[in-house]
Amino acid sequence: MLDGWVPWPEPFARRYRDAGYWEGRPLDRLLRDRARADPDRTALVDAAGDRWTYAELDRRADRTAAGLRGIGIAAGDRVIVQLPNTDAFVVLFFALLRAGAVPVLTLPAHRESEITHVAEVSGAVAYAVPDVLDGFDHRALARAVRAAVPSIAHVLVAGDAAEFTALADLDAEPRPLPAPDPGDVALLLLSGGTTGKPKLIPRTHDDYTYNARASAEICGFDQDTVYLVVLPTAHNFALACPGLLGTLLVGGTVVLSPTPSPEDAFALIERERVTATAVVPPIALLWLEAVEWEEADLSSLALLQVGGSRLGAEPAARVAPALGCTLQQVFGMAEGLLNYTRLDDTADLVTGTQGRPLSPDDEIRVVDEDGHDVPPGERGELLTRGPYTLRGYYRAPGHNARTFSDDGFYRTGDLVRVLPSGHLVVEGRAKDQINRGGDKISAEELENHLLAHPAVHDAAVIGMPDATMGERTCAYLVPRGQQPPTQRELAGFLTARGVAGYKLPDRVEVVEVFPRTSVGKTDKKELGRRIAERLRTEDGGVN
Ligand code: OOB
Repeated sequence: MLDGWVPWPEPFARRYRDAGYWEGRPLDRLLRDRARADPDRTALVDAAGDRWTYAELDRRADRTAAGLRGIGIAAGDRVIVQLPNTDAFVVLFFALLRAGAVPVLTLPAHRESEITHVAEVSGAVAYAVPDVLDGFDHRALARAVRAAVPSIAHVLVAGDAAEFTALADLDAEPRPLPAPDPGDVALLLLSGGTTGKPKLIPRTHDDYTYNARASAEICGFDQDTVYLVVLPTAHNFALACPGLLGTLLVGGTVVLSPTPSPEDAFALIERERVTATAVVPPIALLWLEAVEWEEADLSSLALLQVGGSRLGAEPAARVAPALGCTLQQVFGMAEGLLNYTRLDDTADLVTGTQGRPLSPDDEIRVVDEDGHDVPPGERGELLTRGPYTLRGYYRAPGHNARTFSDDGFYRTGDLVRVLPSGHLVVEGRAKDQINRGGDKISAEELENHLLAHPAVHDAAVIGMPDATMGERTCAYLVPRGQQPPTQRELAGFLTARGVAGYKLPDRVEVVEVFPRTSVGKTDKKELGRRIAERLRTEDGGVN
């Protein structure tokens, strides 16, 4: 067993096994089983139109697993994966599982600050990157990460490997490898984060297979499903809700889009007759506009899942008529709990709620600030535990003590209301995080970076309302000295510190002092009111 994670207490584990949620199968088996049942069906198609059958994908995963073992990657080793939506991701993901190694999934947008931290916490032995992506050389990033974290013995590169190991060269005759314990950790996901540094989320073979299987079931996925991966494959939503894994599990076809742009995605929907996909609200809004001018035939699309941040009721109502498909709202989290509107829900529930829990054994509590349950229908913080929700972050005992109740409920930091139907409405947030169109930014993490700037005395990062993104990031600063830094200068400073681009402040406000709460803390609510007011006057009172 991997150390440093928190398993479910045995009575819960037994219950989840007895109920049939946990089947006792390693996660990679979903590919193996389909390859045996239907070897010649198309499993994967990339943007260039290259195609792999289930048998071919299965074989490549086996050969790569043998190659990984050949360079010394052993069972239980952690391997950071930072690959875009390409076949290399899919092959490496299954190959790592088969080698008994634990993929640590990061986003292509992450940079030195995030990756170094993840490498340190996970004790990763290898790091897989593309050569160059969107003009950024990931091999240079890998050099920096390796210099900082000596545990990384291998850099694996998709494409031109320079001095490193090419993923394509990890190719050896398959050999029998011991199956992992299905109760053990299969992969580590990255949390959106509310603290100074991102946290790692352990997901087991049993829990993640259930996550994908039960999701595929309620979304009606089957062999005829053609699922388009639009969001980064490394994100839980696109990976397993039902996503790539749920589609492969039922024998459907996965199509990989390099970007979420209407140009790329619509062309692939038309070419591959895509039936389902998942996006965040800003992309849904963009697509709703793009159908007006893009010529592509989207008639095959039957289901559009939208989640990651709150989708307004007005755009929600436009999805079905404009795109000619069913909308499904998804309120989920890498930590586990998934809420879906159901395909047969009324239009009011689909446009006005964020769905209801996936599993009959998802336990939901809604509590006030003192931790007491609120009366039914009232708003409070959502707490949850269940068969696919973590019991603790990886190697984070101090943080876990604060984030989980004594009886194992995860404090989501989301403010919700539960309707009599069991559907949840997300009404806000109790956590210090900005949700920038689905991208999560920890205020504390960004504040720490800003405080490292010599001309910054104090920093407070808040979300400001934005019509497209839901929120954008505003950094309030108290300067040190006469020359407060400009937004541009700060962007350069943060980028040089290796901070991911989506975390750069969209706006910088310089003040002499911060408003304080009665106990003397920075009053972020007041700062939020100020920026909202300022945005209203700048808009000429239109909003
Ligand atoms: C998904 O996962 P994460 O880990 O990037 O972020 C989770 C957080 C939630 O705690 C909540 O604050 C927010 O994102 N969120 C939503 C939402 N879906 C997620 N807030 C309002 N409305 C929604 N529909 O974002 C994620 C994981 C799996 C499936 C879908 C989304």
